[in-house]
Amino acid sequence: MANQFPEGFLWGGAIAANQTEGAYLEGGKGLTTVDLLPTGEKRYPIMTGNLETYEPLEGEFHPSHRAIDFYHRYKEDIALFAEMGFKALRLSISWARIFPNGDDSEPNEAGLQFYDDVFDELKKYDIKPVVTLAHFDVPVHLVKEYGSWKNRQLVDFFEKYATTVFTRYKDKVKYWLTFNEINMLLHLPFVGAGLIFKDGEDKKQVMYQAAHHQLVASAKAVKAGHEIIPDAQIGCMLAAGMTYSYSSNPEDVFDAMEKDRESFFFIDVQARGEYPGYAKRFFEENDLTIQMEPGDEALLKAHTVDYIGFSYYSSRVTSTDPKVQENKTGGNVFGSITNPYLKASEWGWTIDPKGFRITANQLYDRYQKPLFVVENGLGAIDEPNENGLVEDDYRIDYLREHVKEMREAIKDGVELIGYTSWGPIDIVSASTGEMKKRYGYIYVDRDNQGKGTLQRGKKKSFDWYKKVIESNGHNI
Ligand code: BGP
Repeated sequence: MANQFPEGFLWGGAIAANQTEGAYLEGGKGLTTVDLLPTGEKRYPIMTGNLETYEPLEGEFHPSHRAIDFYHRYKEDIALFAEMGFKALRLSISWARIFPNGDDSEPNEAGLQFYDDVFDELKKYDIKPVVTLAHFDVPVHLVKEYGSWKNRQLVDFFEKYATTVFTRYKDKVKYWLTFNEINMLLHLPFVGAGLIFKDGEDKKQVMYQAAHHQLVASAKAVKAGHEIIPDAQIGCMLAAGMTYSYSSNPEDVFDAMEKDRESFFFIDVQARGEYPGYAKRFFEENDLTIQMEPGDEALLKAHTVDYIGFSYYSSRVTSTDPKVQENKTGGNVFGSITNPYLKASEWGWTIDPKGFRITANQLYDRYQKPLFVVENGLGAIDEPNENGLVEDDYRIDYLREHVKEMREAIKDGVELIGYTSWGPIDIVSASTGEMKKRYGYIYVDRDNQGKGTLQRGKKKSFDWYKKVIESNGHNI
């Protein structure tokens, strides 16, 4: 088959500060929301904003505090990425490294310097940084003092943070993303927006108001980014995945459409620049009032994103039939009915390569803007064999099938600019906080209790991905 990946296609991997860096209080960094998340039973109630007065316990184990120590080992890790031939590395800046409290008057120089060093290291190998401004972390001070994204003032703090990093890195970073998986705000409100609900609070009202603040902040970042870096490409980021109707019953089909729209709502605003009609209807029917300031609508309209970044792990299935609804796979934060045609990962995430092609087409049909796959991959338990090698053929299979479907999507006419698979080196899992859910081509010796040497080792998939990149997606 002819090679369909365009010249300059951005192959690489994606990581996030809080899951990778560790050094959670070093270099002047302030505490962020993720630093408070333990593993285990308490994690989910906190992630969903349902522990009203959450305070971390003394001695509680937080895997992200040290993570995989990228903060001290980035040179070694970047050299390994370079060996695989990465053209791009997606990473996030930790807001609290730059503004430890979020509302500080001056930025923290040590934090700014750290990312300067990382970008310089990438430059040595000609790896382009793709930088997420907010990847599931809000400075804790902003949560305590202001109620986080419930509060309009966060827009100004975020704008200042964005402007600071655009100015500092204008010659080093061209690709940016505003909020990671912005639609996750509705599923994990504490993770997505630092929200903690008070007793009796109307959660929908709080979440959609916070969403408005993030959408305005995103548009302001797009505006500032374009002013400061004329050739910047600034994208949004959606946790994507098509929702299938379980049956041909129009009620089910309608339900599937509505479920997808819950997510599209955010991207409709960021990419088309206005609140869609179905959202207005939803607000009315649910008695929600979104407080806007004069000028918000014009701002959203004028500063839409340049491209659509998205993550894709699995598709979802929905049904209005209570009997069918009983059959839930669980796992995936979106919740899904078991798809009888597909297998799932150990965490219940449905494996659906064809759904990847469908999702890419669906997004391109809807927005007609370039797409960037900024996350995809298989979380699995890896066991090194007696020679210390992880033979992760299951991961290679997953990725191969997805890369194939991505190639098909390109042949369908979808404009795709890159593919950064999730966690090219093992990192802390966002949903479970564990180390044992691994995505990497590179193994990291660290377990759920934080034990291990942190030594890096190549898995079988390392050479596989190297060949994929070398052949620009031809050799899979
Ligand atoms: C996305 C997040 C990532 C990441 C990934 C895999 O939702 O943007 O931060 O971790 O999912 O999820 P997990 O780590 O829970 O397997």
